[in-house]
Amino acid sequence: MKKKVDKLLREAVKTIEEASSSRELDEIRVRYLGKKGAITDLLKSLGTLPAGERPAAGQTVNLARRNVEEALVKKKGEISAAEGDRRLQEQRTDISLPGVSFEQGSRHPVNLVMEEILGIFRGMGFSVRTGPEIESDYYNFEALNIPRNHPARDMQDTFYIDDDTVLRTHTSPVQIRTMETEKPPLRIISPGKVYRVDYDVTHSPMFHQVEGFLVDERVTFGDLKGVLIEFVHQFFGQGTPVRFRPSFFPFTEPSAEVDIGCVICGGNGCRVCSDTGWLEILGSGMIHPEVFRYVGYDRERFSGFAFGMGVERVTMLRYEIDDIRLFFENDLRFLRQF
Ligand code: 2NL
Repeated sequence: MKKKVDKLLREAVKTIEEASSSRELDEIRVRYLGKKGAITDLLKSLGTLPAGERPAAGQTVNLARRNVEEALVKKKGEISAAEGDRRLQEQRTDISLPGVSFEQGSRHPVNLVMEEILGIFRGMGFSVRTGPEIESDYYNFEALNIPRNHPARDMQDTFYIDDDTVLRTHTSPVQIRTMETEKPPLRIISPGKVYRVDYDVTHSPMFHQVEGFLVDERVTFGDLKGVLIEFVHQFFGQGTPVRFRPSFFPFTEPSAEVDIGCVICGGNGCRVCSDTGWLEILGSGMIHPEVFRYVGYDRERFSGFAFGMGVERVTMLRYEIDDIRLFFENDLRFLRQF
């Protein structure tokens, strides 16, 4: 009996040692310890032994069973560790592979400059108002004292949708709408897209404008100069030369265009300033009494000034960009520089 058990035990331990998977190990367990397993059979057969031999034989078989169980547990630990290692190895992520990179976007230069301009005027107490890009003839022209036969109404300059509807050619209609619904004192700044039939190196059929106005009692041309000089000095630098040059707009009287010392040649004369040493950056003037009449303001009591500038134009001067079309091509080599 003892010999038989020892042989069975050696054989079992050897097979367990040689097992290479948990499934194989399971089969081995069934083969020896299962209901019809070899060791189980031995335990069952104890009853057939003479009573005197039973305790010793029982001890031998039980010891063998415990040894097989221990060997199984030990091997099982080894195998699952090995299987775990193999799984990790197979599912291993190569963290040295370059990842999928995302392009970081950035603000468009026109948008950056627009925000900067609005920030300067907000700092001087102006509030932002916006309005529709499709406008009626009344708000775009008539209320601004632009008569029926004025060249600005020409089919060549304005995109007409129908006889009475246009793509706004400036953001002045927003100013008119604001004056209609709000009462002075007012300090308003209106940014937005505007449209004109025009296309070359310095003109785009769609461009951005910032217009502003201030209305109160006793507003003078001196107030206009003070606000616009402060703007120029904040935007182009404190030492920038500024001059006011007489001009004409139907909606302001008197009118003035504002020039700064040429940012390219410093006033010596070059191609950009056409050898004048000066660059025009905005138009301005005292709001025409006729505009006040249209919006129902008392022209005896109130006065005010207004101004307008092209955002692409001042962006081109600020960054020395010589072709307006660069703003609208969306070439990342250009846009990434801002
Ligand atoms: C320019 C000139 C200007 C205004 C815009 C304005 C608006 C109202 C009344 C009077 Cl509601 N004026 N706006 C005034 C002077 C000039 O723009 O060169 N823009 C690009």
